[in-house]
Amino acid sequence: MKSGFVSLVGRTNVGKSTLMNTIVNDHVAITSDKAQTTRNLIQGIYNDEDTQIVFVDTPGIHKPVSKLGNKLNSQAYYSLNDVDVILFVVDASVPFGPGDKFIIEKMKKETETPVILVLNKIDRISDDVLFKKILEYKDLYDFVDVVPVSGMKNDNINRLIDVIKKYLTDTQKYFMEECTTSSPMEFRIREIVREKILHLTEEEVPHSVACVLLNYEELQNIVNISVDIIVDRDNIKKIIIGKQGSKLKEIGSLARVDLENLLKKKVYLELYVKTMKKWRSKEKYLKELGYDIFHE
Ligand SMILES: Nc1nc2c(ncn2[C@@H]2O[C@H](COP(=O)(O)OP(=O)(O)OP(=O)(O)O)[C@@H](O)[C@H]2O)c(=O)[nH]1
Ligand SMILES: [Mg+2]
Repeated sequence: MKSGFVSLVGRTNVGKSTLMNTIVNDHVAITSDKAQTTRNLIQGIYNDEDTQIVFVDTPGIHKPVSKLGNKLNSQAYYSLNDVDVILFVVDASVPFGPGDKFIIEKMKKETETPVILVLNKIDRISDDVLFKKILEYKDLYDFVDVVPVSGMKNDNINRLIDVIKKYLTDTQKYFMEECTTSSPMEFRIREIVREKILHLTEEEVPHSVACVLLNYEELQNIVNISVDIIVDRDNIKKIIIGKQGSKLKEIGSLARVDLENLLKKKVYLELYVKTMKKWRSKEKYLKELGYDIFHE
C-alpha cells in the first residue's frame, strides 16, 4: 500500500479541476471557462488496489486585485510544500506566458518538492506541436517528468498516475475508499449553484458572486434547499435574475439536476439574489463565506 498528497498548480483555466475530476471519477470541483473558477483548496481522493492519492486542487495563480485574490494565491502557494509531488499543469494549446513564468519562478524559490510537468488539453494540438512544447518547457525547470494528457478526454491519465506513484512516500490510508472528496456537503451544494451561474453568465458576473447555504432540510422523499447568491452590485443582481426571473430559473433547474445526482433524492431548490457591496474586500465576509476554512 502506497499513499500520498499531490497538488495541482498552474494558471487559471488550464484545466486543473477538470483533470482532478477525471482522475477521481467524480465532479468534486466545479469547472468553467471563466477565470478563477476554483476559490478553495479542494481535495479529490483517488483509490486503486494498492494506492490512495489525495489530490489538492488549488485556485489558479494570478495577479491579485482584491483581498479575495490575495487569499486565492496564498492558498495555491500554501500547497507547494506540504505534498509529495506537485503537478504543474499548463495548457499546451496556448503559448507559454508570463503567468507560467511567474509560477516557475515561485517554485524555484519556494519549494524542493518534485514537480511533474503536465501538458494538458492535448486533444487540441497535433503531435508536432506537442513535441515542440515539450522541448520549450523542458529547460525552464528541473521537472522530474513530463506527462502530456487530456483531462477532458481522459487521455493518458493512467500514465500520469503511474508516474505519480513513484513519488509517494506514505503507506497509510487517509480516507475511506468510497470518499472522492473531503469537502463538506454544504460546500458542494453552494459550489454547484455557483458553477451554474458561471456557465450561464458572461465574464463580468462570476467574480462578484458568492453563494451561501441558508437552509437544508431533508424530508423522507425530498430535500428542501435554499441558497443565497451574494453579489456586490445591483446591476449584477439584475443580470442573474434575468427578464422576469428567467435566468435565475435556468440556473435553478440546472443546479437542481446536479443536486439530485449528488444527494440521490428529489430536491426543491430556492435561490435568492442579494447585494452586499464590496464583499470581496471585507475580511469578515470572506470568513463568513467560507474562504479560509483550510487556513485555521
Ligand atoms: N479541450 C480541452 N478543454 C479542457 C481540458 N481540460 C479542461 N478544459 C476546459 O478548460 C476550461 C477550464 O477548466 P477548469 O478545470 O475549470 O480550469 P482550472 O485550471 O481549474 O481553472 P481555475 O479554477 O480558474 O484555476 C473549461 O472550459 C474546461 O472544459 C482538456 O483536456 N481539453
Ligand atoms: Mg479550478
